[in-house]
Amino acid sequence: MSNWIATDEIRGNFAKAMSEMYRHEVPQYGTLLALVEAVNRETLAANPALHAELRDGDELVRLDVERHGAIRVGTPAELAMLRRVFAVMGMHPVGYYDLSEAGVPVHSTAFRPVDDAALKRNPFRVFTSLLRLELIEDAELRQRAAEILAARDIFTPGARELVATAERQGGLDAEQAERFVAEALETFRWHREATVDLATYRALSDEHRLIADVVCFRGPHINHLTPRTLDIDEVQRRMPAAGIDPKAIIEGPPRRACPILLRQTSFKALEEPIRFAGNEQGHHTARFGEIEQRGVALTRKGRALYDRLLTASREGGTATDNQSHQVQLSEVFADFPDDPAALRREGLAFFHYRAVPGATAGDEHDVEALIAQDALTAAPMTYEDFLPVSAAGIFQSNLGDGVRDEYASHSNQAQFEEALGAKAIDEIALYEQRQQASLEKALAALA
Ligand code: OOG
Ligand code: NI
Repeated sequence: MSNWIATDEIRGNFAKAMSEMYRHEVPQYGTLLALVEAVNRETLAANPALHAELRDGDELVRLDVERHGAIRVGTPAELAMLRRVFAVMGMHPVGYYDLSEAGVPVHSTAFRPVDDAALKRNPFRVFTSLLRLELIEDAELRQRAAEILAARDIFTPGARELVATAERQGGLDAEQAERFVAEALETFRWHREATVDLATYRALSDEHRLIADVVCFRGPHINHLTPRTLDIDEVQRRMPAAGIDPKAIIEGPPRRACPILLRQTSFKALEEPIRFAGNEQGHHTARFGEIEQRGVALTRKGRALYDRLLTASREGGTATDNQSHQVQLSEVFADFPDDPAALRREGLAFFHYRAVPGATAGDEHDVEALIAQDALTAAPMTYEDFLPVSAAGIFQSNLGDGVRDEYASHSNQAQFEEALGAKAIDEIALYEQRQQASLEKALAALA
C-alpha cells in the first residue's frame, strides 16, 4: 500500500498555485478571469441545452479551473527535465508543432493529462517551445547564446531532488507533494533582472525578439495563462470596456452552432522594466493575456478539411478587422457540416458514447441505429490540443512588428523528440482510443 498523492491532485494544486502567482504578477489576468466567469455564467443561463451537455459530460466542474499556459526553453536538457517535472503531475507531451514555417524559431509540444478521468479533473496544459538555436544565422551570436544558456539552471535543487524522489518511489507523499509544487513553481516565475547586459540583450533581440526572451533570463517565465470561455465573441466584445485591448482577430475556425477545435484571442504583451547586468535599466515585453473557446476534436479527415478551408480563407489575404474576417471565414466554412449528427456520420469529429440508463440493445449492433432508438448517446469530445497556425498568430501578435519571414528549415520532430527524451504522443490516436473505449463500455452496458 502506498500513500502517494494522486498525480491529479498535484496537478490541480500546481495549476492553482500558478494561477495565484500569475494573478499577482499580471493584474490584468485577474480582470480577464472575472470577465470570462461572467460571460460563462450568462451563457450557461441563456442556453440550457449547453448547460446540460456540459454537465452530462462532467465538463462543468473543470470549466472554472481550466487553464493553459506557455513557456519557452533554450536547451534540450531543459526540455527533458521539464518532461520529468510535468510527469510528476500526470502531464505528458502530446503533439508536435513546428512554428519555424511561420517565422518563429521554435518547435513545441503540449504537456497535458491524457486519460478521461484526469482530463475531467483538471485538464491543465502547458504549451512548451524549444528554441532552435541552429536557426540563428550569425555564428558568433549563436555561440554566445549557447554559452549563456549553458550557464543557467532553470530548476531549483529542491525540484530536481523531488523529481528524482518521485521517480524512485513511484510517487510523492503529502509533504513531498506540497514542497514539489512550491519548488516547481519557481521555474515559472518572472524575473526583473536579466542575466546579460543591455548590449547582449539588444543583439539577441535584433536577431529575433523571441531569442532574447528565452536566453536573457534565469528562467522560462510563464508568458500567459488562458481561461476557457464558452463565448469568445462576447468576451472579445467586452474586453475594451474592461480596459483590455485585444488583438485584432480571433484565431481559428469561425463561430459555429457546433463549435470545432479551438478559437483564441489575446491581448498585447506588457512592456515591463528590467534591470540588466551592470545595473543598466531597460524593458522587455513577454507576458500577455489570452482566452480560448474549445469545440469538438476532429478526426484526421475532419482536420484535413479544416486545414484546407482555413488555407482557402487566407487566399487573397486576411481581413484586418475581426468582423470582416469572421464573415469571410464563415463563408468558406459553409462547406464544413455544422451539426453533431452530420459530423459523426461523416467521420469528421470524435464523440463520447454513453449507454442510456435502462436501455438495452437487443439484437441491434449498429451504432447509428442504437442512437436512433435512444439506447446510445454521442456527445462531442472536447479538443484538448492546440493549432499551429493559431499559435503562430498568437506568437506574432506579441512579438510586435518586424516579424521575419519563414525560416528555411524544415520541421524536425525527430530532433525535438531526441531533445525531449521521449516521443510526443499522437493526439489523434489518443482521441481515437478514448472514443473506442467509450463505445465499448457503452455497448457492454447495453448488452
Ligand atoms: C506560445 C503561443 C502559443 C497558443 O495558445 O496557441 C499558444 C508562446 O507564445 O509561447 O500559447
Ligand atoms: Ni496560448
